[in-house]
Amino acid sequence: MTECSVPNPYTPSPIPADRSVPDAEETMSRDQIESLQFERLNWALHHAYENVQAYQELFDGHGVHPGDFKELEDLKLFPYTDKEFLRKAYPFKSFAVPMSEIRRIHASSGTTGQPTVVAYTENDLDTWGTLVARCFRMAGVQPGMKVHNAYGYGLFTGGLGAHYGAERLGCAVIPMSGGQTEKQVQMIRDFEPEAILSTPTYLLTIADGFKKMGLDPKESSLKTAVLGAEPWTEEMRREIEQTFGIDACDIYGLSEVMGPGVAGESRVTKDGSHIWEDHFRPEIIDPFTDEVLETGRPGELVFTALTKEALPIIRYRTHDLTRLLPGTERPGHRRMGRITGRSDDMIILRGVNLFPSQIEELALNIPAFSPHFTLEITRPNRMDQMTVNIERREEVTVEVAEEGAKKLVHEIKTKIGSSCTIKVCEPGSLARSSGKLRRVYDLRDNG
Ligand code: DLL
Repeated sequence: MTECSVPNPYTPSPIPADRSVPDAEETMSRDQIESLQFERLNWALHHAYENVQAYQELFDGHGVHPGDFKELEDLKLFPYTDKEFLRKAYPFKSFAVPMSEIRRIHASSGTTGQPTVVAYTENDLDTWGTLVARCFRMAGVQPGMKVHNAYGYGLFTGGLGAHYGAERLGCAVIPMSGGQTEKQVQMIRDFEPEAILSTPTYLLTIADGFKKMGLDPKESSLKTAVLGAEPWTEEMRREIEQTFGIDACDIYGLSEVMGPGVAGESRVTKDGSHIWEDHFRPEIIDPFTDEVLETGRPGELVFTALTKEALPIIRYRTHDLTRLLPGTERPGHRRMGRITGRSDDMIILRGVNLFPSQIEELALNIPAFSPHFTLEITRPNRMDQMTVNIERREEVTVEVAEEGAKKLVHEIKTKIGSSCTIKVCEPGSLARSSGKLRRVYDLRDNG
């Protein structure tokens, strides 16, 4: 194993004989978690500094050394990192172990510029499996269940990350991947899985697939859905739960920090995802001043990975906007509120900031509308203009939907402060996702 002046205090534990019960670190008290965090952080900072040149240069440039870390609070002495920091190390310069110790490489799609490359050692993969299994168990998935995995397989961390987590929990995984909606419906009908893993918007596409084939999604074998990889609201949860007659829980994660399974939600409390703080130390910062905010205040989520060997992650800025809340089902681990948006997804419309999730919330409270919508931003005559293209529900007439549109314009004006135009679309006419859905089309550069 790679040299480090501080011995690594963490080694993954074997799979427990009874996979249906929480593991020891999952149920630790807050004090126990914090002392574990201190010990692991000390190693993580040394490991990053001593084995990745980019971290050494970053820390040196900031005038800080891993030896300065004397208590948990000292984490804030260390500089932030971001996607750009990892991109500069493309493809493998951010790895802290030799290639002979790497067992898997993933990469983020990266719509612009270079993709971000992430890697895992055997221990990292083990930890990943354990944490994803925790999330699924908390969400109500049990050993022995059949699990239909509709997250995309490939370089994206969703498919394989979810796959190995479900296997580790002791489930029979159906590695369906995203797309081929008719086939998805057929597999669910014939194989009768109890659980499904998907993005929330793709699960809606699958629901459409059921209806197209003359089937009622409520009659399916599904009992539980574990959904993530994109923002979704409580209104969307209600929609999905009612459509399928299931429980739907959140799973959160990002490739740079691990992949899916950084945090997961309990089916009992459905009150936001618990962050697995035995492996990740979260912080919330003000995205403009970079100041660390106390628990409860909204801001940008920042993560430090405590046990990762292949790709050290120190104070990584996610751009995800949320807040930290005390743990409930797992009191030692804090929860995160729903992600309201990403700081780089924020739409600034004539000076007003808004996120697609706010529109989702308002639209789904109007019975005429389905959850299928897109936002189109243009700038005719140098004035920002937003058009909400939204499908009416099948059972609602065009006239009723037009009434709903007036209501939605009013709601958006009074609750968000933006004027907009609503275009009522025919059911099934807007593009569907087979993974992460793109909601915003900002055409302002083109006038
Ligand atoms: O999307 C990992 C993942 C796969 C999570 C499957 C959950 C399920 P990336 O492609 O690197 O990784 O994208 C990470 O997706 O920073 C958030 O903006 C967003 N995201 C992920 N999960 C959630 C969630 C995977 N539950 C980025 N709620 C993150 C809201 C989410 N946003």
